[in-house]
Amino acid sequence: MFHDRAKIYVQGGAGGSGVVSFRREAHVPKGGPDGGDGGRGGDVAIVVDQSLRDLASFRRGSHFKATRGGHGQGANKHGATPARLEVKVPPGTVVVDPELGDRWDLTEPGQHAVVARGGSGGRGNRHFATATRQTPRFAEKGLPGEERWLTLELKLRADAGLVGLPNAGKSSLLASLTRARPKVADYPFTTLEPVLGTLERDDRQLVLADIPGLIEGASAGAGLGHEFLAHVERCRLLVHVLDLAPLDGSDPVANHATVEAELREHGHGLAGLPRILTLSKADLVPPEQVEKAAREWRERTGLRVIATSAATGAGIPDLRDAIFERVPEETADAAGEQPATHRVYRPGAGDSFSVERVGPGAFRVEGGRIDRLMARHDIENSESLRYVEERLRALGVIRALEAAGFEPGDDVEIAGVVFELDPG
Ligand SMILES: Nc1nc2c(ncn2[C@@H]2O[C@H](COP(=O)(O)OP(=O)(O)OP(=O)(O)O)[C@@H](O)[C@H]2O)c(=O)[nH]1
Ligand SMILES: [Mg+2]
Repeated sequence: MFHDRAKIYVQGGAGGSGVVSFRREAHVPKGGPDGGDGGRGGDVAIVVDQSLRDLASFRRGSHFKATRGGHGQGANKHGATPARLEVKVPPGTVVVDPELGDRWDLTEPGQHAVVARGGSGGRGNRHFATATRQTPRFAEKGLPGEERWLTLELKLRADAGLVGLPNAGKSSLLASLTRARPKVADYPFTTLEPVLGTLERDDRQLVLADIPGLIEGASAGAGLGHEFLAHVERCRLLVHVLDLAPLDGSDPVANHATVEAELREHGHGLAGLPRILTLSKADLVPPEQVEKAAREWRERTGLRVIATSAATGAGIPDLRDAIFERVPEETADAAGEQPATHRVYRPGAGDSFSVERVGPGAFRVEGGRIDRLMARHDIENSESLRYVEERLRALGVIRALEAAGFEPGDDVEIAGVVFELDPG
């Protein structure tokens, strides 16, 4: 089975905590604060690995959590920042955050996207020393890392795609044109997953995809052609393979229409892609008939029409040349495509806050910055609490509370923590 979808959970490492420490030296009885800062938590990055073919590895595990940052230490020692956690995906993986709408198109080997940043580390106590607080006995805690669910979808990156009914001879053509060796057999639905091959010329390489056969209403027959059309969306050329002498005696004109209708039905611009029409298995039909058919198809469709035989090799070089000719050269822009810019996502980001009276002598404050302040400090520690009060005053929260009727000693709830606020 070809795994082209996965859902993963990513979480950046928490930041390490800052530490409370005081200098200790022989002959120096009371040293100043020297507690180091915590390190940033590790990031989670999704990285393109060329050796991977599909997303099967995500069946075994779907949770990726980066390592937390080291805690600070005395003597102003910073906590360590761990290496980022790399999640490897094959080229052509599209990563989407369905909730926020972020999207990264990972197409080139080595390309990467940071999808969950580690939390920042807390500051050590030396940062909180002031003229009036020379021996701060508190430090900040590290913040949690970003976390989210992401969907991964693999879209094969082929320049040209072979499309047609089952048994039309698509895999045989791929084998004639490239070094790929897809399975070929005289029954329909031999190819059950897309196969890629590389067309080589001195100055250029193109990736050609053999797509499982399409049938009318294929969307109902799970796992076959229609589903794989999603992979062809990035193709810049389609080679429609039409059997000149179908085994089942069906009419090539109707067969052609069926496949074109499926392409239209799938949408996503497939119907508008440039086409080459290949009349396959030409060796099974007398040459005059091949000539006549080619002429008729040219008139009927206005397309470039090439009769081919995978059995004798007739028309194969022409088809190869036509593919090189019709696939537009990649523009510099498209080749150097970078992943979409990372929208920095911080839970509850923003500086604004709201104050609300929730009962007699009880208030609730909400706001990203205020929440982070609470996350950083342990208000059981009276010095920490005093610092939090200072910050609340500086941020205008105390004033807003007073405007809402707050009096010293009332209860205040911030980020789920209720405490008695008695700002001095
Ligand atoms: N005589 C002759 N037979 C061919 C030629 N091309 C393909 N065939 C035969 O046609 C049958 C189908 O060929 P495939 O290449 O497997 O066809 P396909 O379009 O990939 O079929 P699915 O994967 O089932 O969609 C096989 O028995 C091939 O040997 C050709 O040029 N000449
Ligand atoms: Mg096939």
